[in-house]
Amino acid sequence: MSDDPILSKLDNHVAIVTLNRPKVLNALNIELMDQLIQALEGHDADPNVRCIVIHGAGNRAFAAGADIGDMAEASVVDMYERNNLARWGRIKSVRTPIIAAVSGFCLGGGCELAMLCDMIVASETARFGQPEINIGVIPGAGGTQRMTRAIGKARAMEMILTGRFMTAREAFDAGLLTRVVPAEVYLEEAVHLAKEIAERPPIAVRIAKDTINKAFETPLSEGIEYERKAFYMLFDTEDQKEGMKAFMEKRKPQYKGK
Ligand code: DAK
Repeated sequence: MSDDPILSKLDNHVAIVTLNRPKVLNALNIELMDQLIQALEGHDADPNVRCIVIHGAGNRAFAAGADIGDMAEASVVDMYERNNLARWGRIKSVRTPIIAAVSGFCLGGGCELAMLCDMIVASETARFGQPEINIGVIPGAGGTQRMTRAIGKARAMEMILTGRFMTAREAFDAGLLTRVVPAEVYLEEAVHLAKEIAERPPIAVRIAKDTINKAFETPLSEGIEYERKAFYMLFDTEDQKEGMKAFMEKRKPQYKGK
């Protein structure tokens, strides 16, 4: 297998991206993050790609966090100059839906990356946590915010203040995950879900993702207004005409992403 920290392949309309540093549980160093962004932006610009799946090589981890070796001796200025948050912002800007397929450890920056994705399909072996408190810091890529929104204040407080890991079942019950599946099929299930999404009209899918994400940024009335405009806009796509015509004609629609 290649030594590149990011591997990428296409399965029809689905791009499968692998975090590939299994010896260090896919810890997210700068090189990996830069290649990840490059891969995601490349897939986002490719009209053939309709959904992306990210998983970790080796099955022991999705990612055990940012690379601690990169940060251990860093100063405030070093951290500021690295401008890592801008990297995370670029992942958030990807319009194609992204599914995190998680097996094993999903910790710190790894958990933040999974939460930045649009859905999480987890193996029964997965463990989720924000253990930064145990190394003298707190989550720095959205963990305190996204985990709190996903599982609520009471549970987020416990997770982040103690650094405890949650099992996949616990994370599912708390609302962090889309699905929990047996370890042997977690990637297959994530790709299957991605293929289901890839069969839907691509522009409507991207606009639905964008509109759902608005729910985290706006008051309800503004979000509903945003949704209504997005809904109207879709009436200018060929896929809307095709979808409704196919329904009337009782046949399967053929979507073109136009
Ligand atoms: N960084 C570097 N190496 C790591 C690592 C990490 N996060 N996690 C594991 N490794 C390495 C280990 O050092 C070990 O390497 P060798 O000793 O074999 O060379 C190898 O992976 C296997 O790990 P272990 O031997 O420790 O395996 P165990 O099964 O015993 O333990 C573990 C697994 C996951 C419980 C343990 O490795 C662990 O506690 N890892 C650290 C987890 C952690 O603290 N993660 C949070 C890191 S801080 C930001 C963006 C992001 C972040 C911050 C800011 N900005 C945008 C500003 C994120 C910060 C973090 O994620």
